[in-house]
Amino acid sequence: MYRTIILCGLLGCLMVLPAAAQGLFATGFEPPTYNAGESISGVDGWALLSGSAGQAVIQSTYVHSGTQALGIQQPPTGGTSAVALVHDFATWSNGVLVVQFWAMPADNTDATGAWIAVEQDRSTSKRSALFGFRSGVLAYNNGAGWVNSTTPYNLGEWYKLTGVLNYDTRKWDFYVNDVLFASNLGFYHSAHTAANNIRFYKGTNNVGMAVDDLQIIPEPSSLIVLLSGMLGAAGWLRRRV
Ligand SMILES: [Ca+2]
Repeated sequence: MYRTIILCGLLGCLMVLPAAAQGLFATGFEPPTYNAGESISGVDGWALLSGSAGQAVIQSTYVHSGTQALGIQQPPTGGTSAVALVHDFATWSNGVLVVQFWAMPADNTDATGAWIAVEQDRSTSKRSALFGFRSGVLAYNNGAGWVNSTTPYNLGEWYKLTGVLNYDTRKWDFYVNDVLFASNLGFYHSAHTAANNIRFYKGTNNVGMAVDDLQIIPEPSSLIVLLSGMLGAAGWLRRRV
């Protein structure tokens, strides 16, 4: 009976796997979940850890797809404070995780920048990958610290930023507009053993960025490994029941 219950649980997991294959979290910031003109704070699992609610709003002025996108003080509203906006997702600790979004930078002078961090437990000392815009150039961490590249970005232009994080090797690759930009980068903090949240951040006085089409998705091969492991366990249980 006990093993039957476990087997049913595993089969239940298999049935929901197609949903997991679509991603740990994805949004285009569209209605009806998101409403233009309103703060994103408290909506659909988003939490504003610093800054004011008016600095993280759903807007329809700068949009990559659909009719709405997230504005992290873009267009400028609500003050100049630093903004930290987080969203949690199911813990990911093995295989490859892809974190991807489109962003339109609005500031090319501020050194603190506007970027994303892949974190564990919303901790600023448990980060794996960071990437985005700083001081007018595309920037990322290499495991030892921030690296400001020599590649400038254009204000008002949309960029597809992708981090491909390998939790088996603790290395990650940074892609810009689907082109490999920097590879074999180390995870930022040794204390980061698993990912379970992202953080969008912009520094004080940074004008910020618009963000659209966010996806946090396990790489297909990682899902296949997960699926085969679950099938193997199910088969083992079936033989034993
Ligand atoms: Ca959108």
